[in-house]
Amino acid sequence: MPSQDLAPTRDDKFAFGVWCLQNRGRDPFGDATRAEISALDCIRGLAQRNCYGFEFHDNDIIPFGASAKQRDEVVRDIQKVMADTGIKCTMGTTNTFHHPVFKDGAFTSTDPAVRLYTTQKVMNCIDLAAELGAEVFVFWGGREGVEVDASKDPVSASGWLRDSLNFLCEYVLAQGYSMKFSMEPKPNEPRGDLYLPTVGSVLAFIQTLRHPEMVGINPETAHIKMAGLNPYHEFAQALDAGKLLDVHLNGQKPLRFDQDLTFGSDDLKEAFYTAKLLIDHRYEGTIGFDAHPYRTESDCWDFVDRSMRTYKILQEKVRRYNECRPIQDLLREIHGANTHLKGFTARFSREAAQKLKDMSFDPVALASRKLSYERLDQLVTELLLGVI
Ligand code: GCO
Ligand code: MN
Repeated sequence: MPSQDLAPTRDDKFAFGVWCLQNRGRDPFGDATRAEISALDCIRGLAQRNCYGFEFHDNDIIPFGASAKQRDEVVRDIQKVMADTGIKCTMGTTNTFHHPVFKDGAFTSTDPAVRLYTTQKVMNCIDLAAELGAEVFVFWGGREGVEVDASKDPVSASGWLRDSLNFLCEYVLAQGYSMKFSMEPKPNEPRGDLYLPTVGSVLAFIQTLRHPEMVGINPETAHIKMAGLNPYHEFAQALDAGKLLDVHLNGQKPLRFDQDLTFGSDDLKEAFYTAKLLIDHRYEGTIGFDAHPYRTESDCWDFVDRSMRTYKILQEKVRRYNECRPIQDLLREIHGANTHLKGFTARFSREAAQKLKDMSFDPVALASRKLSYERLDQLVTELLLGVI
């Protein structure tokens, strides 16, 4: 049994999307299987479970087309729950995908009026997020893509998106909000192809913005696996670039429709490496979960509890991994080759270049090194299975 208590604490910084808890099990082939739950009940339920925060889309908490009075009432009610329970609003985002107006893109619609309508909706949501104290604001471009490539030029579409994000960065600065933007890549669904499908594409795009320092990435396990890529590596790339602002943990069988499975339910080893990355590199953002309960569930709470519990168990497994003698001895052996050459290329000089040209290597001898990865992987397997 893990030595630490598995009950979540606020220090764990767990957060859930309100929309995950509100998910009623509808899919393209079938209707809802569970009752509606209000945003306030979602937030209260999370607070009762010592969850640190909640994330929201504007229309998870305020119905589309609500009056200003209705909006202010919702904000007041949520602020009251936050004050009563201590739960935080950790992230806000705009629903720019549900209404038919977004059917051919929001920021990347060919119609400038739709692009401006989107920008206006996002500005309103930024105000809302600021009022609730969110410091991260996510952009997930659910409709930013195409089915018919003849319909728009992807370079023009990038330009429209860039202009809008530049405008919105300036809006945040003008309002004096302490808020960063975070872009969430996804390869497809609901569009046939979505723009900015991977972490690498978002990283490159951010550098073309007027305020790259205000924009980071919110990678999601499922979106990465839909592209057939490795979440551990994708999260790592965002982290290495100093851009990992927040995360969406969940599960997904590779190369399928967006399954939004519970974190750790599909691939425990991969979930372990993701947790290990965040822990080893002292990631300071929230541990956000973006998944839904199985359609067969009658409410969301087992899903919520197990997501946090799995992460805490994996946290403990990471601690054990870092202290496990056989694993650490093996890693020392693996990383112990030719240590006198470490860091040689960290700084260039003509002398260093010449020195490198003059070095002699024996590729056959280098290739003959034993790398006990079968043993290493088995040790990890046994650690996860609780054998060591
Ligand atoms: C998805 C998205 C959504 C959220 C997004 C916004 O289903 O693909 O991840 O769940 O709208 O994460 O933050
Ligand atoms: Mn997500």
